[in-house]
Amino acid sequence: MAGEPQADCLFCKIVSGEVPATVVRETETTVAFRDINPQAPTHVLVVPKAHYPDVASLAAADPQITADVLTEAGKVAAEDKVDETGYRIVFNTGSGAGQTVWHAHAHVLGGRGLNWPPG
Ligand code: IU
Repeated sequence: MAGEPQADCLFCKIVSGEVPATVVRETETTVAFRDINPQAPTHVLVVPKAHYPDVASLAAADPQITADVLTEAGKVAAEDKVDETGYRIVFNTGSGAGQTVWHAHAHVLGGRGLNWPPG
């Protein structure tokens, strides 16, 4: 069923605590943890606890949880103080865009200059 945990999903295992992660924030609907391979001084992933393969399917199924993910991304940025200099929220969607984990997640990147257009 849509949103149910998937046995083979790494981020579902982080949500359940089966796989350890450096969790920085948690709400009823979301978990935020530091990326294992950080691309910036702040690189945190915010995931919905419910399993959806990408942000588009999450948004179609549950606009409130989508908003919760974005709200948490802003709070992560504020707690790491990268809101003072600017930060980026990225949802890689599809393999051509670099998505490698098929559980919706926002990357929160900051703490260094970020180029535009992105690579
Ligand atoms: P992507 O947008 O699907 O490519 O992002 C997946 C991210 O998950 C990527 O930045 C990885 O470094 C990160 N990650 C992680 O934090 N912990 C893990 O065990 C694995 C991937 I595998």
